[in-house]
Amino acid sequence: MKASDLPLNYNAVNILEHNLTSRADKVALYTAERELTFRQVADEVNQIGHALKKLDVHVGESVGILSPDCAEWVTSFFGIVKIGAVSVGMNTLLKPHELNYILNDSKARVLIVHAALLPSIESIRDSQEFLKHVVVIGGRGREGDPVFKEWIKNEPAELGVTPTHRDDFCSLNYSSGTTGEPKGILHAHKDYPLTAQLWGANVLGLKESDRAFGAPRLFFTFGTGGVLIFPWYVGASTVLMSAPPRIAANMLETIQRFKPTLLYNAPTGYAAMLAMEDLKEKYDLSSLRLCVSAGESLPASIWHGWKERTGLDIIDGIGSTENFHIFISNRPGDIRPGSSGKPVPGYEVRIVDEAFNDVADGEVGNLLVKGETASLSYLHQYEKSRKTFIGEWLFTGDKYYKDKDGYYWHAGRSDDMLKVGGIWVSPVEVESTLISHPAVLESAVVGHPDASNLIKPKAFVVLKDGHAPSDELKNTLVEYCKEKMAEYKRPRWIEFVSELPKTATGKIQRFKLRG
Ligand code: 3UK
Repeated sequence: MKASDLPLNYNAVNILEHNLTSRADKVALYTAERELTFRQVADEVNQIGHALKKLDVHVGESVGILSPDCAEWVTSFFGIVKIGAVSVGMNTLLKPHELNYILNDSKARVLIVHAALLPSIESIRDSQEFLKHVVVIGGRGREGDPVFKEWIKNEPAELGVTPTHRDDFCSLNYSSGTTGEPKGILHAHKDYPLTAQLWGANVLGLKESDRAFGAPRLFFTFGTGGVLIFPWYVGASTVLMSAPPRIAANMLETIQRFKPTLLYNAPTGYAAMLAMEDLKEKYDLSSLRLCVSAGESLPASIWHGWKERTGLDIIDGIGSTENFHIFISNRPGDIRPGSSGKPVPGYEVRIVDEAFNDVADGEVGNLLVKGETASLSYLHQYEKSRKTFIGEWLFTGDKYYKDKDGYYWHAGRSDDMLKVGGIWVSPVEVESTLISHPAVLESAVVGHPDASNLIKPKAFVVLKDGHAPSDELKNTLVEYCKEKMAEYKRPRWIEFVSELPKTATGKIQRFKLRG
């Protein structure tokens, strides 16, 4: 399938609405709170579309969603997309200053926020330049804030679709880099059916009888695609969970209750489940037929451990927000544990040296990818865009090599970025946080493998005169990081040193500290 196979006027709400002709009464979405058929989802989407139009939301305008995974996240997303606006799925783990940046950068005038996350925006709300309306799901906000349920209650359940161009933008996700603010990544309507077909249907082999569930959240394109778009593209159902997925018991209880056939997770999620001694005795996983891992590379030891304990295969594939989803992947019946598999048909990849010449098989180089689901640029980031979107090719920042049988193996990053539990952590951000503590003079943060061979942040810290190293101070620094940043960014180990390795120009040589 190619983008040009889609009609010129295409709106991604089609991925929901094509189900209305043959399976309107099938349950589309299972959650602990609500169970909705495709028809019920479509009706609520239409009501939201009307309600948004009443708030004067126009084609091309950003609308924010800040909520744990729930039915309202999904209906809001499609409501926004159907009227030709742009859905900004915001990371629920971010701190107020980061949400503030995203609200300003996207110029969202309307934010749909879950009551549980209202405190995250309270401190920044009054200084907003663009934000005018805050719609609250599952509770009440300030006086005058529309309450989601009441906001849509009297709106009609019919709404014509806005005839967007297939290349119009419909979603904006933010992804963090080594330095500077997060980068806004826009995707077009066409990217949704394309990735669903190229990877979801063609590689993973999704079927109408499937039921998807996963740890990656809906605000992350790994989750949007895997647990929502791809299943609905083939008429399958999805299971959503609002509880934090980093607690393995939450995941396992949901699997037991809603019996999904497919499970998406990051390697840490599989490691956490494997760490439970009584996994098989305590939980019934028999509904699962296949598992998927992405976000960071899946060590072969975890692949084999999972296979031994559950009998299930894990499909590891590398994806990115820039490409929307997975573009190199293992596939059912063709898996090389530890590798990322082979290029997904529809994408071309190259491994090149610093002069952009192809390297020989077995040699490590920079991974480039070309495909029709790539974003065109980073929003408001001209220089970073020029370095990443090079003609038709996307510079991934990943180091890779190809073995003699054509499988691709991840060999680290060309920047210092860390993937922790499948989510970006910038060492620079953790270092600046540590340095802002009164006892810390300097710090360097690098990736360090844990017991499951997964990378976690480790901090080398030089203390200011008058402060002595102690376990107590280590704990204080970790607590301090948790307070200032999303919790997953905290260092898991702290080592006090008297100085840091530096270049002649004073730049920290993080590579010398990796081990
Ligand atoms: C790394 C992997 C080795 C790699 C994502 C699936 O992770 C996703 O998107 P992000 O934009 O990060 C992209 C970067 O993460 N990575 C992802 N998967 C793997 N490294 N093996 C893997 N299997 O550095 C890549 O450049 O956060 C993953 C689907 C959608 C996504 N957005």
